[in-house]
Amino acid sequence: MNAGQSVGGTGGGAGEHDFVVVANRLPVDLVTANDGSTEWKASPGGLVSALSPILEARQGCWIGWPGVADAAPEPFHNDAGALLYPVTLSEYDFTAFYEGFSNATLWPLYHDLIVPPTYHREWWAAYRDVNTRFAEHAAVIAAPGATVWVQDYQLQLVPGILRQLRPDVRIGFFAHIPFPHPDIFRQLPWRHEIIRGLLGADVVGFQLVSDANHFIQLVDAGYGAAGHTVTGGTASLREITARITTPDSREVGVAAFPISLDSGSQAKRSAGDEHEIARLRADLGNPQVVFLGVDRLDYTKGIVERLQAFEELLEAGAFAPSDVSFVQLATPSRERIDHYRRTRSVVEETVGRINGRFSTLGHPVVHYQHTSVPKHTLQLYYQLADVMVVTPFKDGMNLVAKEYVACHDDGSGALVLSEFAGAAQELQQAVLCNPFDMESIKTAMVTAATGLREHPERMRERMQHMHEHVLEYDVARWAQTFLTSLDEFA
Ligand code: ADQ
Repeated sequence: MNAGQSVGGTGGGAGEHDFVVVANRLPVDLVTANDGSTEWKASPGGLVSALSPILEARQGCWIGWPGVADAAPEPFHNDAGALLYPVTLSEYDFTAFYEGFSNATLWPLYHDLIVPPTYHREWWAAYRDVNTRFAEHAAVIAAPGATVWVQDYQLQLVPGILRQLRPDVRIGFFAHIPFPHPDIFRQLPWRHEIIRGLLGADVVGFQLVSDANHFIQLVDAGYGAAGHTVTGGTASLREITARITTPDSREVGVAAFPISLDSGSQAKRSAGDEHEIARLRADLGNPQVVFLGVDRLDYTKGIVERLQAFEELLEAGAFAPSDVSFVQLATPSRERIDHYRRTRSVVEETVGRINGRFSTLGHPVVHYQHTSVPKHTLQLYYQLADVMVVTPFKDGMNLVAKEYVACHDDGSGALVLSEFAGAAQELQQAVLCNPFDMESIKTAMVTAATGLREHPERMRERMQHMHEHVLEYDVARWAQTFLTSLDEFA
């Protein structure tokens, strides 16, 4: 364990927790104010709202990085009574483990090589070290027979290391991002180690059945170690049918558990929202159609391409500039990594060019904000937007698409959605497009906008159908389904 960290203080004793979540980030961030004082700020997110009730009910513990290099705060209880257990990452860990191996090696590899992954042995060593640190903390905190739920691609070695340290605990792993086809995954110099790490879990969950099957195919082909047998055929949705038997006769269940959101809270409107939305629309110059994009600024999300599609539609006269607005909100993300900087610069150049060509004084056609907005503001934008444009080249799920649908309980609006977003498997009534094909994005944007005008009833039915699905399959159900499968399987 790192210096300065103990499970004492307000944190409770070691080995007491029956339910432990291990994630790269804590559900709160350590924020430093101008006067140098620090405070914890909740980071609202689907995972946090999904797991908080379970953490509370099970007196759980959440292990994660507090978001600041070299910070070593003591474990503490949050208002809901869960123990938050910070793991220290040094500046070097942040550079080599997080920015390097997690986000410049694994992220592009797992998103089908949209940009070339970088392979560095030092980054791999840092990834292994940091994963070992997380696993050691979990081993200290987990009670005998506890359930430990490990999250995402930054921590794929944790199940294997923890299994060795604590063979008594029940381990689940969930991958939030895609799991690539074996032909792509095989590039990774440390492919065996990663598969072995994941096989330390009792249940390995993915967003899509295809992701789960890629993993099964790799194990079946001998990656990880020889001697694993696969039974039950291909993976299933929300239930474990496919199993892997390890050489030491352990069973690992593999299935798809598509993640969702706290849909009920998204759908709720406050008094005064209508007025706010009308004001926003007036600020935009009361266009007939408001298009909206909301993303982390990431090259996987296809932001530039959707803006280019909009530009070509304006150029071709499909829309008059005075009739339409495109609002693009982009949260700053991974800003020190080269490809992210380049993507930001191309996005901003594209916004500038489109506005230079088609705006009039006081009425830009594209409204771009490089910032994170509060949850309620985001909901107002979702409600305002006539057409939501979600065009990732590859995405594990894409919660933005589901958030938009959750905010349209009246069936208004239309969703343009990439076939390559995991969400497209469930939201089949969206206007689907191929983000690699400019004509396909343009056609989808026109189909959505004209559909709202010419076939409002048909569009309403489609949106309502998707809305009901998102409300029924919410994030609480996702967590419950995963944990029930883990309880029954392990
Ligand atoms: P992300 O790649 O971050 O998540 P996504 O699922 O769309 O992608 O989640 C982004 C979240 O950030 C959404 O909740 C959205 O509301 C919020 N957000 C984006 N821009 C914002 C802005 N400007 N202001 C405020 N909030 C903003 C990864 C995977 C996804 C997977 C999720 C969950 O890449 O495929 O769906 O994890 O498993």
